[in-house]
Amino acid sequence: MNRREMLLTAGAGAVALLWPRPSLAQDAKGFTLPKLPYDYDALEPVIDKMTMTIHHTKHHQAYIDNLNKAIAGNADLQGKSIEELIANARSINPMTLRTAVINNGGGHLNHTFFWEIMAPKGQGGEPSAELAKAIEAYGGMQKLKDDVLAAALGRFGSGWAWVVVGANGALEVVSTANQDNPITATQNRPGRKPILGIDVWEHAYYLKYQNRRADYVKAWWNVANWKAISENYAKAKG
Ligand code: MN3
Repeated sequence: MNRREMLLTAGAGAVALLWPRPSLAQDAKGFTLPKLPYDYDALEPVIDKMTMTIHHTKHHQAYIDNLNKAIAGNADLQGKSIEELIANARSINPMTLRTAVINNGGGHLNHTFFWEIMAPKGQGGEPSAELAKAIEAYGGMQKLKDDVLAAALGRFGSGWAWVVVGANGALEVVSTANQDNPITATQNRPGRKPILGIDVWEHAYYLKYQNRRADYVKAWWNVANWKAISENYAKAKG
């Protein structure tokens, strides 16, 4: 077993992988941009083709390029999955490297996740029976959507609105700044597992919605991929 295989093996056991997909692993060149699971215009009219194209080929690509640059030559970080890097990001030193991983690695993880929880309008299906039960326990679908909207609007500047499975196994709605991901553990709190996250950076909606973040978030549910979100829920509970 060479060093890279050892690291990969060690990495796989270190955290419960929510999204154990090949696109989130490193190869010899580091991380690479995953293909979108649909065409750039597939989410029209909710998210326009130009936004999707720039968001995927420019913004997401830039996070990956900057992440690869940041971890190049750092044997401790190479070979780890993006999820493991982000879950344990607070223990990375020095601080400049930690910040680069949280921002750019978070950008890679969050965007990969975001593409996969969307589907063309009318093709997203319905929540699984288990997830539907959890949403009922939360207070119902309308309350969930209202709280996600409030989280999105309450996030000053750039960030994300999330639905996560918290420590007690119940659904919670949270928001994070910048490219922070809820799986990152802090001193006071273990990581939480996201099942849904909406990008509320202006680059995600400005071309079509301009300053109307609320309209974008309300419309977003039309492209929610409930099959993928339900799978995330099953993995987060498992
Ligand atoms: Mn984005």
